[in-house]
Amino acid sequence: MKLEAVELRRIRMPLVAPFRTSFGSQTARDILLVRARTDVAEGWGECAALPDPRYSAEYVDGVADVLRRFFLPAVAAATDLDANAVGRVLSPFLGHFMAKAALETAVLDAELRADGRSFGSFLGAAVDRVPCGVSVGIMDSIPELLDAVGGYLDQGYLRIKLKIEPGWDVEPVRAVRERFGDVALQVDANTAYAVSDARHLARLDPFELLLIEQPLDEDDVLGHAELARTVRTPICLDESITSARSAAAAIRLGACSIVNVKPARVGGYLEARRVHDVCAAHGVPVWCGGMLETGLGRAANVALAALPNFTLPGDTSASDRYYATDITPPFRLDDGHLRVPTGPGLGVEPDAALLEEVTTSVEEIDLR
Ligand code: OSB
Ligand code: MG
Repeated sequence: MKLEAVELRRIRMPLVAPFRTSFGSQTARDILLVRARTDVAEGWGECAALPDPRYSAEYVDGVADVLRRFFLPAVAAATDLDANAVGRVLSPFLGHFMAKAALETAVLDAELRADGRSFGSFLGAAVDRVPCGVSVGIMDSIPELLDAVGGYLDQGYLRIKLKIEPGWDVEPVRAVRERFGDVALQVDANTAYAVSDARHLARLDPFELLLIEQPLDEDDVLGHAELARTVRTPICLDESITSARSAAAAIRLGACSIVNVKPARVGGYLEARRVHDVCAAHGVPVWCGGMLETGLGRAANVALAALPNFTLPGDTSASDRYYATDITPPFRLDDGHLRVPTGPGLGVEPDAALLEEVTTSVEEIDLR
């Protein structure tokens, strides 16, 4: 396979409701889509990067720049191109995991479409549908939060994740437990706490949460290990896990007993599968994280979430949790599950007219 051209397309997708986290509030997603044009087929990669480097060091304009300047020329120079080769060719370039993931996904999609094979079949999906949770943002008040959680439970979501930060933690968790009983519940702090908050975070223990996600800084693996000795709630890492190797180290150090796998954060689906494998070998369960993806990104995440060690419901919510109109046919919740696509590649296609409607810019880069 040969990469002949790449389209960098920016779209703006209004969210159905603002999504607030400890690192800021989003009312719309400004998303970069990478469309790989190869000699055998075309493929799509949705870039997860946010507009500001506040969840991770990457940001959407930076991703477009590193792709244009370094990654596209390097990958276009490869003669025997496939998704595996993308990782190999890009390995001399440090960091920029989300940029690497978007490009590798687009090439993998093209490769699989040409072969008539689905992401699920390629990755090793063991089931045809995956259980779904929902990530609930920080709200202005407890009544508002209870309304939102109640609405999601009515729709059938099997697990609730609450975003927390200092000042919005024990009370919202208590309120959700009191109102909704023993619903599967977990929290995500997006690095908002310090090791010195250990005794405060231990106040969450009586609520029997499934896990607390990324309470401390991305690079504070030892801090998480120390916290894990004080807090009874299992620690799950998101931001800290950037590769299978970092996952193995975090597990060995006792920093986490559960891992959130986000392909974008680790450089793509091939490394995400290796994270899955290394966690499975250590008896550490994983679940699939999300970055408020459109149907394109969701299709691939749902395929990944069908691997056998994804034993906890993921942040793989239905299209209508994010967008009034998705760019692909919508993913719909059925009995708390999403179906794993079975068509070639991602198994979904953006609707051309809808895509045009949300597009803010298109750049075609010829690589021949
Ligand atoms: O930390 O998991 C996170 C969204 C954007 C950036 C980081 C995170 C999230 C979510 C939402 O929690 C997950 C989703 O529903 O896509
Ligand atoms: Mg998280």
